[in-house]
Parts: sequence; structure tokens; C-alpha cells
Amino acid sequence: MADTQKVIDLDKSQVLALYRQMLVIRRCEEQLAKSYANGLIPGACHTYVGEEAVATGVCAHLRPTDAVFSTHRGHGHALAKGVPPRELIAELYGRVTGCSRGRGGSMHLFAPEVGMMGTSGIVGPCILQATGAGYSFKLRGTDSVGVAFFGDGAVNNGAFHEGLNLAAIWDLPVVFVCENNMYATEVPFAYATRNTNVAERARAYGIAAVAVDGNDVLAVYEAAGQAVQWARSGGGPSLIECRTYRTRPHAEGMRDGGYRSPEEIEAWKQRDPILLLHGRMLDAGISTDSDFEAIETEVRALIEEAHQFAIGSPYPDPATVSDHIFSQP
Ligand SMILES: Cc1ncc(C[n+]2csc(CCOP(=O)(O)OP(=O)(O)O)c2C)c(N)n1
Ligand SMILES: [Mg+2]
Repeated sequence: MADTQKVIDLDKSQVLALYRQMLVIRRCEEQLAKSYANGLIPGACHTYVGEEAVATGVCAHLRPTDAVFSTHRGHGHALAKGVPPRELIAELYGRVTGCSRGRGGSMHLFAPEVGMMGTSGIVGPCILQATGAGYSFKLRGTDSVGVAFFGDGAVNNGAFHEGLNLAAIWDLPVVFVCENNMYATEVPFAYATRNTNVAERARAYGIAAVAVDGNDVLAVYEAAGQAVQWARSGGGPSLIECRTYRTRPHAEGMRDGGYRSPEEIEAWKQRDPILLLHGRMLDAGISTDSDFEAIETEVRALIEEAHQFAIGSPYPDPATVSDHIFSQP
């Protein structure tokens, strides 16, 4: 099939790039889950399995100069924003070759050179940080954009109110991306709030907002394209509510029963974002099995190489423990 055939406004190579990015996140997360079970990862590890379409669809529109602020579930954001898998995996293994030099781990992934301004163990502040970045970009007269990824759990946090309100009154170039996976740890969103419509709640602040199928990477891509363009061109903030689902436990090593049913998890696995795009491209005759096999082989090798790189890397030198903590005289 010709490379020029379109799925929405994308040609074959662009759609395959989205597919590949989702697969990089998936295979990386699967490696990390295995490594956690094998004791290679100190600290917590929240995987992004099932939600890959969100980071992929949004970050495809971003430049290194745009600033992403993320969550405790941020491996996918880091990878999609340009952190190499080897630097992510090495960071989770606590090695000096990690993106935070082995001092941060899963919830302190920083790579300012690609605009990855941090994952965080605290639920909510990323909303304020992205708003602050937007304020800075506006004051400096750039066309850069601040992006906050956050879960449904952050929507009932005061940071949501403060961040959206400030971004609205100052018309800041910020894209708020809510990953509504219906649970905050084990608490259903519908238990935690009377209004589970996050897009509607954003509109209450005077912010343009849309809710999309967060497992459909093309739907996320299209909505994010408009939101980023709107912010870059001085239009102001907007919010995208991506309705999605994590198909692994809240964090590795935790139980996954008692608060949601096996049937619910299975139903969402049938709507896996990678499978959905795969089926759609085959049905449309845009890609063949050999296209997907080639990507699978390349991505598996990439993640295996990253894992080997990480386990072969040293830990930080204990003599440097206070580096970067105290200012040097
Ligand atoms: C301010 C704050 N409150 C509570 C917690 C404990 N906590 C860690 S993860 C989490 C759930 C977050 O849910 P959500 O924002 O929906 O993200 P998800 O895990 O579903 O991706 C909570 C409550 C925290 N880390 N920070
Ligand atoms: Mg959630």
C-alpha cells in the first residue's frame, strides 16, 4: 500500500511512528515489571501499561523546548518526550548512567535537555508547575508550551483549581492532560467526586476542554495537535480528558483485586491501545504483518540493549553523596 495513504491526516510512516512509540513504552514497562520482581529496582514502580496512547499522542506534537511535568506513573511521558530507554532503565536500577544519575529513580526522572521536567511522587503539583512554565514562556515571549500530565486523583486536589484558574485568567500556553483511568490507587473516581466529567469541570474555569478515548492514539493525537497549536499561537490553555485504564496493579508488587473485577480488567485489555491501532491499520490496508514484525524485532532489541546497558552500569560513587544537594562555595 502506498505510503501516502492517510489515517486522519497522517501518512503511513507517521502512524507507524506512533505505533512504535507505544510499543517502546510497553516493552520497556514489561522489562521494568520483570526487573522489579527480580529485585533490580529499589523503590516503587508504577507502570503505564494500557495508557501508552496518551503520552504518545500528546508528545508527538512537542519540541524539546516544551516542558512536560509528570506524575508517579511517568515512564511513558519520559520516553515519549525523548528520554532514551537506556537512561530510563538505568535510572530505575539506581545506576550512575540514569537520566538523574541514579539518584532519583522512577519518581524523579529529569531530562531538561529534552524538556522532561520531572516525574513526581506528589499527586497534583505538576499542574501548578506546568502553569508556571506557561507563565514563564509567556513572559519571555516564546511560543513554547507547558504540559501537565495528571491522573483523575489529582482533579480533587487544590492544585487543579489553582492551576486551571491562573492559566485561564492569564491565557497561559498550557495543555492540561488528565489521564482518567477511573481509579486513584484503589479509590474509584466516582466515589471521590460527584462530577466525574473532567472536561466539564475544566470548562467551569473558562478553559476549552474535550474528552477523548484515551486508548485511541489517533484521537489523542488529533486533540493534542489542536491544543498545542492553540497554546503556541497565543490562544491560551486547554484541557484534554483522556479516558483510559491501567491494566496492571497500581504499583508493582501490589494486589489487584478487591476494588475492581477481573472482567473489567479483561474488557479493557480487549481495548488495548496497541492492539486497537494494529487492527485499524491492518483493516485499512495501510500496514502489513511484516511492518509490525519489523518494529517488534527492533523494539525488543532496543529494550534488551537498554537493560544490558543498565545492569552493566555502576552505582554512583558513595563519595559523591552530597553532590548537587549543597551549593558549592
Ligand atoms: C498529595 C498526595 N496525596 C496522596 C498521595 C498518595 N498517592 C500516591 S498515588 C495516588 C493515586 C493517584 O491516582 P491518580 O492521580 O488517578 O493516578 P493513577 O495512579 O491512577 O495513574 C495517591 C493517592 C500522594 N502521593 N500525594
Ligand atoms: Mg487514576
